[in-house]
Amino acid sequence: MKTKLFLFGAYLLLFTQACVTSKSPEVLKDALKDKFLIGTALNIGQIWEKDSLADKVIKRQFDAIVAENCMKSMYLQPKEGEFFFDDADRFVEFGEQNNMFVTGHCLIWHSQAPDWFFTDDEGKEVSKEALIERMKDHITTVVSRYKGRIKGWDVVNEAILDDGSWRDSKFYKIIGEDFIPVAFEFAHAADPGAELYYNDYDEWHTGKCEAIVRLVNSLKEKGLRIDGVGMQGHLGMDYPSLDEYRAAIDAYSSAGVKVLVTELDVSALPSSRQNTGANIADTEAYRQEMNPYANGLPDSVSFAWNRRMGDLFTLFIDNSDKIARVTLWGVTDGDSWKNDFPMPGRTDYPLLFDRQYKAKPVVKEIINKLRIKN
Ligand code: 9MR
Repeated sequence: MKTKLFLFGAYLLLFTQACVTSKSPEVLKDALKDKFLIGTALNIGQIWEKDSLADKVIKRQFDAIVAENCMKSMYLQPKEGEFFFDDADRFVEFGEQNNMFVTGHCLIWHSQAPDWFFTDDEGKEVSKEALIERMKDHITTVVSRYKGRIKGWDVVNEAILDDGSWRDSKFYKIIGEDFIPVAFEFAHAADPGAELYYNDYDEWHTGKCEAIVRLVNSLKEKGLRIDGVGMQGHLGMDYPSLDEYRAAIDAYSSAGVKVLVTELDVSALPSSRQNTGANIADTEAYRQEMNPYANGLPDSVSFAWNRRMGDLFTLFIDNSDKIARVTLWGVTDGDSWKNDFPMPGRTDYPLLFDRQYKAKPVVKEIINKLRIKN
């Protein structure tokens, strides 16, 4: 009798295990686990787990995180030598507690850098040597603090313009193009185990793409470590074409680095015009024209949006041998920076989860697609 019971128990255990392993994936990170990491940017509230509904979505669906703002230099080092790490520490802890790949964003960026970085005590622009020294201090302090814990860094962000020329930032003006290799060198010295990336937007523009490839090659020729190119992926309904985006993925991959989609969102709203007109009536009309779905997305637009996001994910999945991670720039539509860009007060729908924390239809589609393939 005992033996029979034992055999029955063993059979039950094996049966249950078989059911669990063959269970179809229900969430993004499980469905995509053999393809690439699927990540999200976290805002301050999410880092501190203030919003339990967002918290559930983050932990259930994603296996990679990046801080949307709190690791930028103006927050980490608001005054020379005075660092503020509370939020960043909590962010890294959050990732570790939930077994997530943690990316640091970003070490050197012309935007959201504190003014003191570029000026001396008298308010005059610092010398090249002084600025390099400040970069060294900042990068070394930040990267060393999270050595072995932050697995990859956006070392330099947005240094190149759409036509492929260098952005005329303070870093470029004072140091010249050398500020980039220098930043990679300091980051590598501080944590030789960390992956290092160059990150930029409009990454599919031919001129910019070619310039980024040249940059990757030149860093490699100098013997510096560069592991990947971050394609930010702030995309629209009708730009870029899938072919353009595929060509950029191929170009970066052919340069011998990983491709990471680092800040994905797809705006459902019309793109901005350059000249908004001088008179107020025109400006007001323009504002309304730019915010057409303040009371909800019409079904036809929602359908088109889901199809567009689905097409992009199909492209990513088909190129998963080149792509190491796809990160969304926020959890729900309500979190997105796009609601305030290029003017505040817009209502956009660019992310995978809606304002009620509900997965959009495309999420199921991605999961089903992989279920069939697996
Ligand atoms: O999403 C970020 C927003 O909350 C900040 O106000 C903004 C400041 O410039 O930065 C946004 O994130 C940017 C990212 O750090 C770099 N690529 C472009 C992103 C959108 O502007």
